[in-house]
Amino acid sequence: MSSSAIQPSTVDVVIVGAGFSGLYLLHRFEKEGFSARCFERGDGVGGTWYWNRYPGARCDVESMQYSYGFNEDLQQEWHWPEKFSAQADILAYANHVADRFDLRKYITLETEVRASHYDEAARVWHVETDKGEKVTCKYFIMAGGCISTAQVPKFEGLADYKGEKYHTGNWPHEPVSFKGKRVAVIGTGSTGIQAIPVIAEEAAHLAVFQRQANYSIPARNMPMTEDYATSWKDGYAEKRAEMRYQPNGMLREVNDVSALDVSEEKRQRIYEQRWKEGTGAFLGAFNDILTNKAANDTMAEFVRNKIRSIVKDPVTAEILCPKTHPIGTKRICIDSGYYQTFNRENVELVDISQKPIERLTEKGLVANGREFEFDAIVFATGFDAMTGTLFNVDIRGRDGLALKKKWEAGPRTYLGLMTESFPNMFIITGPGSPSVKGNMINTIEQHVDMVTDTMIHMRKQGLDLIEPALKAEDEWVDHVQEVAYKTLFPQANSWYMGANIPGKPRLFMPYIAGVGSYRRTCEDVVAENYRGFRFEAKRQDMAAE
Ligand code: N01
Repeated sequence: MSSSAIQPSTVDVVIVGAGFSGLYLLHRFEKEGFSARCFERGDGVGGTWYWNRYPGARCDVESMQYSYGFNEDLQQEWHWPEKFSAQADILAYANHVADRFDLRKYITLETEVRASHYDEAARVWHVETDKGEKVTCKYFIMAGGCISTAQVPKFEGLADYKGEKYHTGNWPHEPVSFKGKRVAVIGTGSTGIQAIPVIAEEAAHLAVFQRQANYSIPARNMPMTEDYATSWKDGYAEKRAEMRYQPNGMLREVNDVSALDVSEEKRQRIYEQRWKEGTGAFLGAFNDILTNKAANDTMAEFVRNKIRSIVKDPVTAEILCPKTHPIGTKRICIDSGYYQTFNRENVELVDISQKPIERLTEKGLVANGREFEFDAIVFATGFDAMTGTLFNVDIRGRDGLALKKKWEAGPRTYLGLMTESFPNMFIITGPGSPSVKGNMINTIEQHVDMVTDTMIHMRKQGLDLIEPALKAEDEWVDHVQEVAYKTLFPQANSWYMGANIPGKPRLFMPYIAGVGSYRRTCEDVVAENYRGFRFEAKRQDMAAE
């Protein structure tokens, strides 16, 4: 619960979001003596893991790695029950962190920031919430996450449907029972693929509406063993240090060989071995899966053959075989029995790749000219990713420029952290940062440390304003695209490209040169006197304040 004490209306920093970014920001600000307030729209902390409590929700990064590394005692004392954590365990961890570091006193729950306008004369941001509260701050930080604005497609007749409706990213806090019910799941991304096997076990009948098939790898989740946890906890600090410079911000074995430089027999042996090991390691089977289409095809075909061997009905198996994009160019899914689910009597796959869902009706929906009736429809239809949450706030920078206006042709940032014309506004894991292309918590810690250290630098130097130079920003935007177009990623209609939202500008949003190389770039930027940023000293007329 948020603190009942009267909260200040002027602070050094306002933070939007009490997820993993917001919590670590608050911790660092407290230690460094910056006053802060954090607004969170949920009634609890945890961000993504607070909202995404759909059946089967689980992280695809190992628990020992998907956790904070900033505090040795925290990482030694916390016990993860499973190798890959379920949503409830990650949420419990976020709550533990909030309590352990006494952060709740800074957080105002169930409150959305509606607007934040920069006042150039006073060099402050004026922040306003949906409860009408107004707060003035020097620094404004958007820490609302990359995939936090759930999107339900604008199906015709959406309002006509009278049955139960759920979006996986906005799941009720009360238990949802599908027992004995006819259920539809629309969407087969990472979320749908996790939810479908669990819902299938409970529902009387489940219809899965698939537009594009996706590649999924078995998670091979298991209970955490004492030995495995200890192997991490002994030397955790060294392991974290190594993780920070890895391409994905995590430790995993990458085979530094082209898929085309080994014999067919050896290639199949390697894929088989990695399939047995499960997620994480799979894409690392060879070093050119994401850059060479011929190499990629060998892995994609291996997975398609696995699907054909698991799914008994050959027609269903073929519909489940992904053919629209190279493997890995949409986030590879992890599952626990996803393909096996289609062998169940009560599960039906509906292929909507040729004709979209026509409309929703009072009792269900119409697709492929057929009328379906459902007691519940689950939308696993994803998010207005990376920019949706930023645009939900009316952010205005210099001369009243709206962020939405500045980014109408696509997001523009320097290092994914700041955007020109919006002085003293930071974005944690914004477009142009590695964010979703690696271990999120690792990248979050890097961003938070860089932002906090920059603020400390400014305080020491008597600087009042930081803003990226337009040239540096333009070059970064070009660089992000250049790196992406050297890979196969742009060949997929993915949310990385903004392709899942009709009308959204198409441009590759995350930075995929790697978490480690991004960190090095940031270190160089700082070492070169914050190359690409410009600062202004405290003005004389404000010096006495
Ligand atoms: O969303 P998605 P998500 N009619 O956008 C379909 C992270 N995550 O929530 O592929 C019919 O990937 C859409 O079809 P298509 C992870 O980064 C992580 O699943 O566009 N269908 C697709 O099948 C992930 O990438 C974890 O043709 C429509 C689905 O809905 C990200 O979250 C777990 C449609 C949306 O897939 C988002 O995943 C879960 C329409 N009009 C999520 N519109 C782990 O850590 C959309 N679809 C394991």
